[in-house]
Formats: sequence, C-alpha cells, structure tokens
Amino acid sequence: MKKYACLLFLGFIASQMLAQKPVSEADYYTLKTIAIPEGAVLEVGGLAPLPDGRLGVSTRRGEIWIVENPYMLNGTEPHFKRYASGLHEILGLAYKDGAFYCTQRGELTKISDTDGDGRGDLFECVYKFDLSGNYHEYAYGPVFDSNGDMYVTLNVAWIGYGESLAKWHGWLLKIKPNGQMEPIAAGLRSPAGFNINSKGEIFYAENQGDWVGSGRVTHLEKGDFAGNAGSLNWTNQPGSPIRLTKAELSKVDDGRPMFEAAKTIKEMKLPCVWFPHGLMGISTADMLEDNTGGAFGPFSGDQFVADQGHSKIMRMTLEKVNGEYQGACYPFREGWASGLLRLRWGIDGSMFGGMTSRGWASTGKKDYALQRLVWTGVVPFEMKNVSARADGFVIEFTKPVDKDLAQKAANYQFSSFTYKYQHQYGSPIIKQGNCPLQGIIVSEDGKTIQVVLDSMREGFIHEIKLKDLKAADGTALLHDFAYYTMNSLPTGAKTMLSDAQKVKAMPASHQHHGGAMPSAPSGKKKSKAAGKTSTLGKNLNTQPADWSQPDVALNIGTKPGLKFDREMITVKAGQKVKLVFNNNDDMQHNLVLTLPGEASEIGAKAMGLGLKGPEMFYVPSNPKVFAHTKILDPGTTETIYFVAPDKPGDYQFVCTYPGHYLVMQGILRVQ
Ligand SMILES: [Cu+2]
Repeated sequence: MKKYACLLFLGFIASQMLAQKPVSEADYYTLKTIAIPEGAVLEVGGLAPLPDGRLGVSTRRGEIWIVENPYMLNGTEPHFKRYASGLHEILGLAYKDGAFYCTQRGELTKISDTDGDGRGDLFECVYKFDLSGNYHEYAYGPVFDSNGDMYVTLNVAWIGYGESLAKWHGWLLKIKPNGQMEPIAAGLRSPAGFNINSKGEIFYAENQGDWVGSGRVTHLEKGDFAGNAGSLNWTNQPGSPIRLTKAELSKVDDGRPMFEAAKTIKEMKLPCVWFPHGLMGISTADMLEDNTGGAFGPFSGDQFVADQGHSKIMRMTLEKVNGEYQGACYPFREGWASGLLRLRWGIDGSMFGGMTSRGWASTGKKDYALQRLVWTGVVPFEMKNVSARADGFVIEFTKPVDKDLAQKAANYQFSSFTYKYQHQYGSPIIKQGNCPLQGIIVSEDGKTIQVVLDSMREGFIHEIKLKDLKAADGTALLHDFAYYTMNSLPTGAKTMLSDAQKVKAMPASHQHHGGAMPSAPSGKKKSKAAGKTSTLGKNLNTQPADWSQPDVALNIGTKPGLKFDREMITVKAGQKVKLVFNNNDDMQHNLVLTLPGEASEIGAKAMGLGLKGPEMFYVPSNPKVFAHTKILDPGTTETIYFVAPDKPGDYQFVCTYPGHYLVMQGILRVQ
C-alpha cells in the first residue's frame, strides 16, 4: 500500500514535468529486459508465472525453463534452471496445482516433478493431436477455464493456402483433464493468441491471410465459424457443432465484405474488433485482460493484444451492442526487443512479454527476448474508451481535456471502410467513405467528448483520428487514433445539438485538413489520380516498345522470415533490365527499388500512407523510388522493366509492406 502511494506521488511529480514536453510511450510504461544466460536459446513459445513469483518459460526449441527472480529485485540477476527438454515446439504453457501443461506440436502434455529436484520427471499425454507433418500445424494453449478444463487451438496447414490436412486443425478444442475432447468452434487460421476473460468468455486473435482481410479478434462460442475455410473439412465428423460445408461457403466467396457474407452464413461469427493491417499491427498474437486492479495503470478491464511482427502491444475495449461484442483498438506500447508472442501478468501487476522471431521476422531485432513492462505510475493522456451511439461516438479520456481545443472541428477526422471476404490472401481496403462531423459535446467534467457524425455505416470499421488535443493540464495526447468495429449500429434517438454544439460548415479546402485519408469519392479526384500516376509510371509490366530486348534478365524471390532470396544483384549502368519477382513466401510482399541509402526512409514513408497504403501498393510517390512491383499475394509473380541508373553505386531493393522494410532489404549494385 505504501509503495503504491509513493508511486502515485512520483506519478504526480512526473506528470507535472511531462506537461511541459512532448510525450512518449516510455514516459508511462518502462520495458525492463530480463538477462538470458548464455546457452539458453529462449525462443519463447509459452509463459506461465508461478504463484511463488518464479516464471515458467517454454521454448520453440522444446525446453521448459524456470526463472527465479524474474523481477530482478534490487538489481540482482535472474536465475535460469532447465525444467524439461527434448519436447517438440512448445507454443503454450500453463501451470496448475503443481504441474505444467503444455502444447507440443503433437499433443497436450502434463509434466510433473515427482521427486522435487526441480526437473520434470513425469510426462503424461493428456490428448494427442492429429498431424499431417506440414510445418504450419502449430498448436497453442492450454488455457484453463474455471472448471479446470483446458482449451487449445490448432493452426491450419499452409500449402499455398490454408488447409486442414489433419483432424481438428483450424479449431478451438476443449479438453478435460481425463483427455475427453469436445470441438467448440471452427474457422480459425493462425490462432496464436486466445484467452478466457474474467466472465469466462473466450476471445481469440487472428492473423491476416486467406479468408482474413486483416488481423482481428473474435469472441468464440460453441458452434461459431470464425471465417477460414480449411477447418470445414471436419464438420461431418461426430461431435462437430457445425454443419457448414466448403461448398456452401464458396457461394459467398466473391469479395463481398464479411459482414455481408454473414447474412447468409448463419454460423459465421463476425470479429468483435478488426485490427487494420499495417495501421494497427501486422500479426496479432497473445491476448491478456487487465485484471490488475489498477497496478498496470488506468485500463482495468481492457484487453491487450500483442503483435508479433511489429513487436508491440495494442489495447482493445469492448461493449455489447444488440447482444454481441464490438469495440475499438488503440496503439499502446511498441519497441519490444523481438517478435512479441506471449503476454502474462506478473504477481506485481507488471506484464511479462515472451518473444521470438525465427522464421517470423519482427521489427524488434533480437532473435528472442524476455522483457517486463512496468507502469511508471504516471497516467498518460489517452482515449480510454470509444463507445458507439446511433449517430456518433462517445470518446472517454483518461484525464479532462482542454475544452477550447476540444471544441475545434479541425481537430477531428472520421471515416469508415471494410475488407473483402475472400479465399485470396488478405484484402485491400474497400468501400471507404468519410463521416462528416456535425456536432461536438464536451462533458462538464471534460472527461468525455460526444461527436455527432453523418454517414456512419453498420458493418464497417470506423477510423477515429484526433489532432492537437491536449489535456486540461497541458499534456499531449499519447496516441491520436483508434479503430471502432461497428457490427451493429446502436438504436436510439438522434442527438439534439444546441447551436454552440453544432459544427459550422467548414470551407471546402479545410474539409480534409492534414489527414492521411483520400478524399470522399466526389472529392479531390485530381490530386489523387496525379499521385497514383507518378507512382504507377515506375511499375512497367510490359517491355517498352523501343527495346528490342532487355540487356539483362534478373530473378528475385522471397524466403520465409521476411527475406529476399538474394542479398545483392549486379547490373551495368544504363542497362535495360527485366526483373521477375517471385513471391514464394506465405505472406504478401512487394519489391521497391530506391536510390542508395534511401530504402529505410521509403519503408517508413510507406507505413505513413495510412488507409491509402493498399491502393498504392505501399509505394510512396517519391523521386527516390525508381521502379517497383505491386503487392504480390503468396505464390504469385510479377515482371517489371526498368533502365538501370546511369550513375554507379549501391542502390537498394526493399519490401515496403508495412513493417517489412526494417529487415527485408538488398543491394542493386550498378557498375
Ligand atoms: Cu515484405
């Protein structure tokens, strides 16, 4: 208690200081790195904090370690002891009543230390998983429910598309301690993260892929189909709570939004929150509900969602509208050391993050890492919650807002969009439109702002962008955007606005002030088309008419782990080049040729394209780019033609798909 009061006091002092300078995530949440001893390759697959303060860690190398003193109290070193080894890729770990439970590739295993020497010595199979041997048949869990039953999820295989080659892959399964299994939900693709919240409800996070336009979180109940077709191979099996077939699903496989597909496929469960690809993250992983009672900051009851590829965590808030969950996602804390796969609470309300990036590259550069995220005691100025109304949103903040800034219409921007539901990999952003702001109502205490909007759309993701808002104490907003998934528009009367609350019609030139958004269909068509042309001119797919033949033909492919299959290619100055880019990986990629030393800047600019990114193939319109491909789906090829620069040097090629540029680069040497 005393420590907590002290924290609050320090927090008060720090917040007074912060009000004076730009804010960063590290001002509020500190990452502490847990030193891993040499000899331990801690590619974390699972984390299980023990009640006595030690931490169980399972690895993709098939080991389980017990870390003593993971909190590094008084600056002392942690101590690692190997509890088990020789297991097969343990991607999930739990601890209950003195035993560890883990998912290996082929089974759910209970491990006990019967002689008390600190090493597991009794290995019991609880339930065996069917396997085809495909590399993509990952198994996750277990997560215990309050009855002591376990839940696991199984990935579909990857054979150029997601397919369930062995029974129950693509499913959420419930397994009793005696090994009795009950299939619960289907349609899962790559369910690396799932949890059971304090109400006993199951949520799982999905990665972009085939049938999955973007990352998302879905509330799963028995009989739900979450969208990926592979799992439907087993709906004819005894015990399946779902009867849906691939043939029935193919009838809606025409690129219509998932919201529309769900109108005819009654088993289909819509995500409660979409995490727009590249804008919020690129590969959702573990989930964790904030049940720390305030020890982790002002977000009690929210859920945190890890992103493996972007080495960060995001935050999610939910509300029930017309009987189903929907809600919003927000950025939270980036800068983790490696690919963030697992999240668990420590006994002090800090958050452990277990990381690995082998084969699943990440913006955090380390191959593996273990870190702990600790609240500094300072409350950040954030959107705490976004809640839907029939004609807008109520945005709640962690602190009272500066009311003058909150009244300015130019500080808000709203739009909506969705994705295709299709068997192809991922989706472009489609059906985008603006939601003009009509009214602003700031609450008396300054903690909430109600915005009244035009053109809200059921079934769409709504982007909420705030600019230049400050707290009443002068603190800048830490994150200024959120995405709300509007599966259902709340019913209710239209908000009555007083004259003071009504937004005055702005001059047309201010309508899209400073935003990253393309304008509405009727809007600034000219500038948009111009931007597109200058980029597309560098994407020549046919041999120029004045070439009799190319001087040189090159091939570049992709490899798993965000790599090109060649690190350097060499051409002569001024040569006519034909380049075949072959994407043999299981993710989308492009290839962008830049001036020497400019690849990272172009990659960073690509991430800043926002909602415009997909339609521009994530290629910024920039003179430092001299040729590029489009975004290639897995297993596809594109041929481009360009003339090598006249000036010799080490030019670069880079994939500008969001987040990939940090690692996916090579050299085009011009001699
Ligand atoms: Cu890429």
